Formats: sequence, structure tokens, C-alpha cells
Amino acid sequence: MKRKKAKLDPIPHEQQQPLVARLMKACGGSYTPEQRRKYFISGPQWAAAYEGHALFHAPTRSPITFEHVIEQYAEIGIGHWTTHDTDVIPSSKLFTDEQDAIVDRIRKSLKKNGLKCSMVTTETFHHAVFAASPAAESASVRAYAAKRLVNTVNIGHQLGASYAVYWPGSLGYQIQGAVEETETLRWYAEGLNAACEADIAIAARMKRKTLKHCMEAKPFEPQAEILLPTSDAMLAFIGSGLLKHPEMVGLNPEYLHELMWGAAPRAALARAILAGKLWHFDINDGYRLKHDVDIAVGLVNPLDWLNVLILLRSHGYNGPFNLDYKPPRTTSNWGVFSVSFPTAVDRFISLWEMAGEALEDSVIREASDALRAGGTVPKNAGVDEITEANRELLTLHELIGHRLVQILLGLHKGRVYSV
Ligand code: GLT
Ligand code: MN
Ligand code: MN
Repeated sequence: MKRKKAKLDPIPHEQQQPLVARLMKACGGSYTPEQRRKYFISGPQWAAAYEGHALFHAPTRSPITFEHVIEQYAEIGIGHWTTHDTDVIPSSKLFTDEQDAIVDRIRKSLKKNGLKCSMVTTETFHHAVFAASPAAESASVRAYAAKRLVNTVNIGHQLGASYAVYWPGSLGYQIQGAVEETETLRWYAEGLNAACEADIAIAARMKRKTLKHCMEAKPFEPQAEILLPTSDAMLAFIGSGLLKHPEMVGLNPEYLHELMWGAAPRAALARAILAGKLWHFDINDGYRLKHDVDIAVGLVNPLDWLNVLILLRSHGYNGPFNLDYKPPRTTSNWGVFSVSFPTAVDRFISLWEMAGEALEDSVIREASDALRAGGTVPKNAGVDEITEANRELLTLHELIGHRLVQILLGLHKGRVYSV
């Protein structure tokens, strides 16, 4: 954007938040916290508390507590909270009285702010003990990993969660030939089996339903080679016979993770739906064949997102939408809750509403019906006649695309641009 050079006065620190707040207000289009709470949207502890650090990046934000995150989510109208075990309990305090005290504090904070914990997940990728993955050759590492998964299931029940997520992270290798893939996958299954068996016992004891155990794939990072790189690989794993309770295990696809390997996320979701395994969904955005940048939903691919939500709405998906994204490093601590989260939630809701509109749209309906009706074909028609009979109808594909973009850009409501 090139503009005439004007002398711009520096903006003092104390005027910066008011400036951002004023421009945020000028954007308009915000939903109320009550409207936002109607959706099964969850906010991860790790997303809000992300300090902007990465391999080449020093943190740009300061640490925040789970109490603060829960309070801020409540104010925005994000009704659910999700967490890793070690987002809130330091590794050294797991399995101790201190763990119980922290879980108690979380319970109180959720209650005070009217939030629910919907999902818990185990960090089996960051700590040095998982350098060779949670399914490492050493039985002691695997036993520890299983103990961690079981502990998280327990915490999940204590907090009233319904879902557990598994991102295998370091399940793979940097060095070719050092890992035997079938053995590693068998060992990985043992961890999940331990979690499901423990869940059955805990749920019975607490008179609760068992959790929905959801696997999450990512094609690259943090290992060079990943053993379960895609949701499809995980579907094959769930059906491989290695799991004792495959009916308890489904998927938590992440939008960007499917896009990263070059897939069409909507097609990946469709395959999960057909398998009856689309149980949880991490929502964000990003670019094909790049890093896991975790940009907020709809900021890069709004049209694709509209189409994803059309698919989910038309199949009655009613699981969580987990805001698994990283507020940019350029956003301040204050900006995370006053810009990042409210705008992400509102873009999601707008796209969800638009998806409903597209499903009802008379142009799209008539065009889709016509395509399904097909052309009039004479009996015993040959290939050329069948082709000809449908030829003109097929132009409707492009017309539907045009109409979807009209809906996305508001052009169908008479918005026009003229030079
Ligand atoms: C990690 C990963 C995310 C997963 C989290 C769940 S951990 O941040 O990149 O996509 O959803 O363990
Ligand atoms: Mn994720
Ligand atoms: Mn990601």
C-alpha cells in the first residue's frame, strides 16, 4: 500500500492500546459473548499462553497464568478450555499432591468464570525424556509415557472433560534406519491401550462416560520423518488391529496439518466423516507445504474455510472447534485477548453463518439439484451421447464457485465495486 509521504508523529506508549482498541471497534462486526458462547468453541491454554518462542524465535510476550486465560476466555465468550498436562502442571509436580492442588485451582477457576474443560491432552513431545518418542526402544520411557497418558485421563475426568487428544509429536526419526517402524507403532498402540483401559475403569468408578480419544496428525515437525503423518494414516492405525478399543479412538484433525502436506482439508475431513471418526477439530489456517504456522482461522483461506464449514454443517458435525492457533509474535499480551481471540471467534461464527446461508441459497440449490438430476439421455446411449447430454449442465460447477465467492464477499447482497 503506497501512500503519499506525510510526516508521521511517533505514538507514545500510553496511546498505543487506545489506538488499537479504537480501530478494533471501528472494524465492527463483533458478536456478543452470549452469542459466542452458543458455539462449541474451545480455547487452548497453550494458544493463549504462547509466548512467541520457536526454534529461531525468542519470546515476545510474557508468561500468563491459567487463571488469567480462563478469566479472559470467559469475558470474550469462549465457553470451553483445553490444556496439556504440563501447560498447567510442571513435569516435576506431576503425580504429586501439588498436581491435585493445581487441578483443584483449575476447577475453581473454571467454575467461577462459567467455563467447562472440554479436552485434555498429554505433552509427549517437549520434555527430553521423549527425545526418542513416547514409543522409544527403552521400556522405561514407554512405561513413563503410558503413566502420563493415564494420569491425563484421570485429570480429564476430574475436570469434567469429554475428550482426550493425542498428538504423537516426536513419533518418528531424524536418523534413517535407527528406528523399526512396525515395532515403534506397536509400542505406540500400547500407550493408547493403557489410556483406554484406565479410562474404562475410571469412568465406571466416577459414573461418567468414557472419554473420546482423538488422534491428531501433523505431517512434518518436530521429526524429519513422522510415522503417522496424516489423518488417513491414523485411520489405518485405528483399524490396524493394534488397538484394544478402536471404538474409543477417533480423530482430531487440524485444518493446517492437512493443508501442510498438500491435501485438501475438506476432503480429509470427508474421509474422517465417512469413517465415523470426526470427533474433534483443531481450527486454524496457514499455507501449503510450509511450517506449522498456526495462523488464526480464516485469515489465509477464507473460501476454503467456508467450504469446510458447509461440509461440516451438512453432516451435522457437533463436536468442538478448538482454536489451536498461535497469536502472531507481533501481537502484545494485551492484544492476544483484545484482538487475536475475539476476531478469530467472530470470523469462525461469520463463516459458520455464511455456510448456513450457502446451504439455503436458491442458486446453489437449484444448480446442485440440476447437476444431480443430470441431462436427458436416450436409452442405450453411447459415450458421446452421454457426454453431450450433460455438457451444458457442467458449467454449473463454475457458477457454484462464483456464487460461493459472492456469498463470502457479500456481493450477493448487492455490494459492487466500480472504478
Ligand atoms: C502442539 C501441536 C498442536 C496440537 C497440540 C496438542 S500440541 O502444539 O502443534 O497442533 O494440537 O497436543
Ligand atoms: Mn493442533
Ligand atoms: Mn498446527
